[in-house]
Parts: sequence; structure tokens; C-alpha cells
Amino acid sequence: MITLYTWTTPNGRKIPIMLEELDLAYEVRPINIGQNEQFDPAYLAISPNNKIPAIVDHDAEDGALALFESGAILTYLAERHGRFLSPSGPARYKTLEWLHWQIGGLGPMLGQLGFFALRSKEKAPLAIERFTEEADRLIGVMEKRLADVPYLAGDDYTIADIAAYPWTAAAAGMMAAPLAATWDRSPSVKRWLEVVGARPAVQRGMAVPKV
Ligand SMILES: N[C@@H](CCC(=O)N[C@@H](CS)C(=O)NCC(=O)O)C(=O)O
Repeated sequence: MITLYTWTTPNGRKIPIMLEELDLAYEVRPINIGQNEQFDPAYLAISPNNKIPAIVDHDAEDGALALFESGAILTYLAERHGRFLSPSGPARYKTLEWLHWQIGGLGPMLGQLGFFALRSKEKAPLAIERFTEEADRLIGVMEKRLADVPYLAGDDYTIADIAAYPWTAAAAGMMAAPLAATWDRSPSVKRWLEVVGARPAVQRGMAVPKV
């Protein structure tokens, strides 16, 4: 059994998508980050960086294993269950390349854009301009890639797509207004969003946690 600690955010949805894809049994513990539950000492013992998502795999090889950071969790689950990450060769490194691109680039930049353009009470035009430009650039990188191959790592659906989907869906959804011009020139990303978003496991994972 796996315990999943998560909330209703793009980072929080990556792991339930993966667990649904793998058809694993898991229990969900919602961590309401709006209520600062991520700072609860019991949660910090599992996720010391006070962020969701995190998991505890109670059936890990050497006893219960607690993990935070979505990229590490996705890699662990992929390797443990032998799916969505090639065990070796170029396909493995293309997957890791795009996974790290999401964790280090797309996620943080869209997160900042969401904060400055949508959530912040004070308007900071320079910050909005900076993060809109950076989000536009990153979705442009994705557009070039997906014009050539069906999925981020190449021919196959992998943990790179699982990591990128919730953020890209948020960019096309709640962030559509600041990124209107971006979406006009991103037909391949839109096609990928439709294909990935049609997967039943993705639809189930995007509905977790139910609060
Ligand atoms: N690099 C981390 C990012 C996780 C992250 O930023 N989580 C946010 C929600 S989307 C969070 O827990 N924020 C709470 C806080 O910063 O206190 C990952 O990929 O797991």
C-alpha cells in the first residue's frame, strides 16, 4: 500500500496520475497548503521541504520508504514497476531530460506566473511580464519538440508526459488569458494535451484529491 500526501495543484496531480496508470492501491492524505498543513511536524518528517507531493511506500524493498519531490517519486515508481521509463539507452535519458526540464523550468515558471498574474493582490507588472515571457518561451520549446514527436521523450508516453501534463493543462486553463498569444501558435502542444488528457488514468488522477 502507498500513502499519497497531496493537494489540488499541478504538482499534486502528477503522482495520482502515475498511481492510476500503474493501477496501484493507494490511500490519499490531503495536505491543505492553504491552511499551512505542510508545516505540521508529522508531515515535515516525511517531506522536510514543506511541499506536496510526497509518498510513503509501505511495501518498499527494504521497509517503508518516504519520498518527496515529484520527479524522484515518478522515477522511483517507474523503476519499481518497470513502466513509463526505459531501463537503459537513449529513450531513458530523453525521458529524464524532459522530466528535469519540467521540474526545473516549466513548473516553477508557470507557478510564478500563476502567483503574479492571478493570485497576488498587488500587481507587479515587471514580474508578470518576466514570467509571461518565460512561460511563452518554455511552451514554445515544447511546441517545437511535439511538432516532431508524439510525446516529450519521443515515440512513447512516459513519466515526462505525466509530469508536464498538469502544468500544461493549467497553462491552457486558468492561465489562458496571460498566455493567449502563446496558445495561438502552439497547435502541437494542444494536440498532445488532448491525447494525454483523454487517458482514463490521467482523468482519474486529475480528480485527486477529492476535497
Ligand atoms: N519541485 C517540487 C515542487 C513542489 C511544490 O512546489 N509544491 C507546492 C504546491 S504545487 C507546495 O507544496 N507549496 C507549499 C509551500 O510552498 O509551502 C516537486 O516537483 O515536488
